[in-house]
Amino acid sequence: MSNAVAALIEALASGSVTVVDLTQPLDENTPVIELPELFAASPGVSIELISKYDDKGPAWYWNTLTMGEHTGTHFDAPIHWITGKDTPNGTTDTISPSKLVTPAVVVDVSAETAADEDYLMTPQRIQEWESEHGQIPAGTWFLMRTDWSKRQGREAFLNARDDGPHSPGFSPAAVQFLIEKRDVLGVGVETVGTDAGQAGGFDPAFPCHTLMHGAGKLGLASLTNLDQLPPTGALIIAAPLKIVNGSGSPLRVLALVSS
Ligand code: 23J
Ligand code: MN
Repeated sequence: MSNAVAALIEALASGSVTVVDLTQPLDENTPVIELPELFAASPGVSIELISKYDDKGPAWYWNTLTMGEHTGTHFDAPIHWITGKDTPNGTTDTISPSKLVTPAVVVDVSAETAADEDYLMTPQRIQEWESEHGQIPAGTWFLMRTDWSKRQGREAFLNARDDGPHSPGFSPAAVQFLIEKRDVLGVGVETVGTDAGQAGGFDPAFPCHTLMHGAGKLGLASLTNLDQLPPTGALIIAAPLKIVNGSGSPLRVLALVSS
């Protein structure tokens, strides 16, 4: 196409391409991952008023935000994990911008998750999806639709019990398959983190973080509205804040979809 951006602008104006917001609202109620007490906790969101058209600033309103880098809808950079600590351009400020505007596939395992809250994506399930939709191209976001984002409130979303959190994720073999056989850009999920709730006890522990980031790949957590995306053909805009040496960042994730 001679002017692809002009064509996109026209498609957006005419409504033949629409924008889907994959981001959860960010406020004091945003759930944050809970780790065993032996580890340091990431603080939840706090929003403190600087001024609001008052003595402290008569014509302006602004707040101070405090939160961990991995809060709400957020991006995981390769250096987040020890296995990815030496990844070239593996921090939020150095990741190539070309990786921040990337196509996605969406694999719907909401039925499996409804039947089993500890459901794990398997290589077999991925290949079953591919038999219908074609092989996942290299450099693609692999988005796992579970409908977990429809859970209302912190308790239901984190779903912690005496033996830890219960939420869906990836089997170690599925992570290996996506890295070695498909060379995905990374994975995106609707849960609080890219690993399953019980993944601290897997071998390796937290396989998605360990293997994905070890391979220089990215993560997106706490996505929503994946049920509004087609299985293939969505274009994802997911750009973390340019935090110097950042391990991740809250962000707005948008999808462009043909209607
Ligand atoms: C730290 C430790 C374990 C996990 C996580 C963070 C995340 O899920 C995250 O937000 O990256 S599992
Ligand atoms: Mn994270």
